[in-house]
Amino acid sequence: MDSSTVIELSARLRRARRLTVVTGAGVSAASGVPTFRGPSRLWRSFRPEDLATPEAFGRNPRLVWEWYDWRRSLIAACLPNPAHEVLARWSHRDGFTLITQNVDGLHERAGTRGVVRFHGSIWELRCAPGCRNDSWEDRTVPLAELPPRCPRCGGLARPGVVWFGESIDPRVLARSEAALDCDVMLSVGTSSVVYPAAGLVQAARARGAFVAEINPATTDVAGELDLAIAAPAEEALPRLDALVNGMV
Ligand code: BV8
Repeated sequence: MDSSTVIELSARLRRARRLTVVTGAGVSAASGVPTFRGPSRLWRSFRPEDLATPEAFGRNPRLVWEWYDWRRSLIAACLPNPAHEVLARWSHRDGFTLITQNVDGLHERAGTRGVVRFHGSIWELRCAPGCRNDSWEDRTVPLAELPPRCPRCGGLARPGVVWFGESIDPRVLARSEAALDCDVMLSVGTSSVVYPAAGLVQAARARGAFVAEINPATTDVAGELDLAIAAPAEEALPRLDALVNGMV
């Protein structure tokens, strides 16, 4: 980890009145949650983008639920890591917004305030046919019944996540748009491949934000960055936090 880059970013973070952080699967990697493009991404030889679609659910809701039930059981056994913990502390700063693509709920479990769940939550269910029942939280692992049913109309329930081909909740988009007016936009642990989430970095930059990334690998937004720290989030964020708070 290049210390001059870390020192420069920590100085910008200390000065920032408005800080927006966008996270992806890489921030939960150290907790044991498989990433989407990493080596352990396949489930029974299915690619995530094969199962996380309304079409796949239409074809075989039981198969899709078996995948979500597997992921829920796996995530339930995971704990937030130092990257989550630093971001949870920063969420108590004024002018801080965390936008996550992760549906695992680990930011919330670390105590992060006001998380913007860009792609929903794996712990929320809603009625697939869409009866008037609102979405509900269900943390049972494994689920008692596969596929689970809507408690109000008995119809199929579906995971409260955004599938490929589905639009982002307009309220979530509005909160994310508002957070693009920031002094620093920090992208952590995302390959920046999936849109519209991957467009947030460019949009913040277009509004004058200083844009930085924490990722051991080079990503698709490399050309849009003012600064990149090629390191794991669970190492880089505690280091930055110590510098920002003058502990080193
Ligand atoms: C939509 C919830 C309107 C479900 C997810 C424009 C161009 C091209 C395509 C499109 C486009 N606009 C729309 C599309 C289509 C599509 C899309 O983007 N396709 C991609 C594949 C090209 N987008 C959509 O369908 C979106 N809806 O646009 O609606 C519309 C509809 C149709 C057509 C036009 C418009 C909805 C997308 C949301 C899908 N739902 N998740 C579930 O989880 O089950 S996406 C899911 O995949 C995640 O939420 C996340 O967003 C994405 C995975 O990305 P990452 O989180 O970044 O994870 P990844 O594994 O890729 O990378 C991990 C990174 O971490 C790596 O870079 C690695 O190096 C790094 N890393 C590893 N270890 C560490 C680390 N970093 C730090 N520390 C470490 N220790």
